[in-house]
Amino acid sequence: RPRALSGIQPTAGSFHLGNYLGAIRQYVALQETHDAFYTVVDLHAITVPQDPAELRANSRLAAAQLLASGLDPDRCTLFIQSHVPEHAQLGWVMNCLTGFGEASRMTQFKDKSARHGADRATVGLFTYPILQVADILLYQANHVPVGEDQRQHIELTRDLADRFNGRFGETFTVPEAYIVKETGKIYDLQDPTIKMSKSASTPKGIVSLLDEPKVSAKKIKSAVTDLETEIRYDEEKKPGVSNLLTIYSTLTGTAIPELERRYEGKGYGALKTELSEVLLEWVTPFRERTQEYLADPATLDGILAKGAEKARAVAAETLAAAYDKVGFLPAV
Ligand code: AQP
Repeated sequence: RPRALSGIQPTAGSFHLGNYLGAIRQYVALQETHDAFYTVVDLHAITVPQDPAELRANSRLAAAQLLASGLDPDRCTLFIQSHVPEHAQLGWVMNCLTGFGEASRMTQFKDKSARHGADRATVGLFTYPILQVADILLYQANHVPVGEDQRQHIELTRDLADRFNGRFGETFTVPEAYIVKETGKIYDLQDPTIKMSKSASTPKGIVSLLDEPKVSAKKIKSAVTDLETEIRYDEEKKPGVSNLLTIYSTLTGTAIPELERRYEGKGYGALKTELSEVLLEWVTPFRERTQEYLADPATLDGILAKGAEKARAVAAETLAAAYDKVGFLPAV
């Protein structure tokens, strides 16, 4: 089976609809076709300041939400990034292979450092895409399910895998991004020209999966649309309505043309009300399952410990090969 790898940050509070539709849904699907590894990337989380107790809680919360979304520890490997030290170790090797200018071209860093204030951005935030390269290459992943915003980082991963292989001999699988066109970018409800994002969206623009459904319904009802009344998918001219149709279509499995027919002659109010109900149906069991996992931290930690053990077996083998190729003296 091909390998898949993806990582997700232990977000404070909860994942949002963009994370779920853009990435997590694909994690669940790829369990069936791939030897899949999914990791809660706590090393990435500390690229911005974190409260230690909250970070710990958020890592469990992230794992609980992934399991509640449908990840099955018998069919995939779910682990916490810091439990597998090989990530940081290969990350260093990859740092030493990356040009400073090359790293400077990463647009996410430019956006995020602008938001945090350029002089407050850490070196970790600057090099995080390179750690991400290591995350992927350690598992010899063929496919990396992510949202559109990660495409540039996957390109960097491919470049570095090629560079390493070219310089030291065939070592790493060159991965491909696995981005679903329809849901690769879910937009902010208040500004449907920017992606829904935990750090850039206003609270009204972002649907958090663990929020009270009443709160999410209110956000959907006040989503920015346009001055027309026609419910039609047109990303250019009607980005707000198109975003709502994408969300509706993906959560229900109904094709967009079918939705356009169903809502012909009805106003945006009807679409928003019914989308809130669709969301309620999805989040209710999701929220319950998340709470069940959180109520039993021993079981949750057990799943993560087993995941880390499985992940380490693969990661250690790849790291040993890379260290050997680079010319490190084996520690006997
Ligand atoms: N709006 C989105 N549409 C589609 N996919 C998205 N992803 C994030 N936002 C959207 C995908 O979710 C996965 C996990 O992302 P992450 O752990 O990197 O979380 P993030 O990038 O921190 O999420 P945000 O909200 O986008 O945070 P900021 O604002 O900090 O950048 C990834 O596969 C991502 O593509």
